[in-house]
Amino acid sequence: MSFKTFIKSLKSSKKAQLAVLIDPDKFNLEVIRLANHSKVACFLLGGSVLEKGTIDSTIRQIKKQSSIPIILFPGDETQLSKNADGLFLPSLLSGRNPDYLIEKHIAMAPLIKKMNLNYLPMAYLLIDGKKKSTTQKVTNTKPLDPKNKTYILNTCLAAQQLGFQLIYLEAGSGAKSGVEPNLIRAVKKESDLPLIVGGGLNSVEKANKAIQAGADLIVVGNALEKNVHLLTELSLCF
Ligand code: 1GP
Repeated sequence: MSFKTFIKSLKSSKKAQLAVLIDPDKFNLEVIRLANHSKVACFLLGGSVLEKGTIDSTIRQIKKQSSIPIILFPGDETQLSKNADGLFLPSLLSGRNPDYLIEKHIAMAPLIKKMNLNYLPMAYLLIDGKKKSTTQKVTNTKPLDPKNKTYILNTCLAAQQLGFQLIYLEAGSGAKSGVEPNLIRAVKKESDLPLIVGGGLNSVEKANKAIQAGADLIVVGNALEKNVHLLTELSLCF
């Protein structure tokens, strides 16, 4: 499936979909093989910082095994590749670090143009998941307090008015507490944009709660690095 077809389905489908987050530093081919037989809509590829894995070689290895779309979810301009199917271009609207609001985008802009990448601008909101996340450390920003619902809803509204085309509510990889269903429900009610939810979704029960609350795409990473077979169980939610 192409990036454009996938986005069309994300915007029009009433059914939630599943994205598997692949961190090139922790790449495991078994996840890709299992994904082919599970209900995985796309792979999200990226990490806050990469130490040994590279985006290009990971894409090559995935493409040998699977035709599931690979969408870049880059931490910075070093994580782009023309061989990906598309790009979720994140702006960290929860934070107040200009690097992640505009400076990284300026560095990425000419590369995205040169690579002729299909992209969608994505409002990326880090919500406190009760554990200091890598995103928080690397971006040197504070997550939003989930109790501050009005502020979060207004951030989502502003994102829509500014032309962002996706919203990602992120509790942080390995979060102790994922984004609360109540908050997911409220954001879904306030905004028309496709809603992505991730961070700490490490069980069928948590994934189901996020789906029931209105997530259009749920992202699972960490839990599959620990137990690939969770993917088979998660597939039953879709
Ligand atoms: C992180 O939301 C994703 O960007 C996935 O989080 O690794 O906790 O599944 P987990």
